[in-house]
Amino acid sequence: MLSKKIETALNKQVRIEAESSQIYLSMASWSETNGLEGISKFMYAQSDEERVHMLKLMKFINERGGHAQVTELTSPKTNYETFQEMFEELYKHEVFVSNSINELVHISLTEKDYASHNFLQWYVAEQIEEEAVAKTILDKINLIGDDKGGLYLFDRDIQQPNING
Ligand code: OFO
Repeated sequence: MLSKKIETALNKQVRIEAESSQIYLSMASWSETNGLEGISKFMYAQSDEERVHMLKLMKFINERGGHAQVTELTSPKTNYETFQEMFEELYKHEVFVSNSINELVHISLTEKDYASHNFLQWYVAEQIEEEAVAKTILDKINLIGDDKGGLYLFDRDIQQPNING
């Protein structure tokens, strides 16, 4: 059985994952309308992944006697000045999510909830990977800068499995 404290904290994370999914969906749409199909596909896939993260949490909460909450979400930004700005925000957002997961892990330990602690290890590992991917992409985008040809090639490369894992 989940303690109220853990249930509330896990539900807060449900909302964060749902908002992450919406943020990446909005990035996918913006990329698509700005002609970069590869980046757009990557963002649609990221959005789907975040929804899976959310669902996994919901199942866990309900299985352990809690009640997963579906709430209103903060609307994501719909426009970006540049791709660089968009990827900067993607990276910052992943760092924010990692911090939030770390906080959850901390709460699970203070509550002596070892089942939740064990469950959350999957998210810890996932965030290491997601942060690393976001950082690699951001570094590449920063190298490309304003070079349109570079962006075109990047858009093609991001569809290759080795860049987005
Ligand atoms: Fe990329 O945020 Fe989920 O865990």
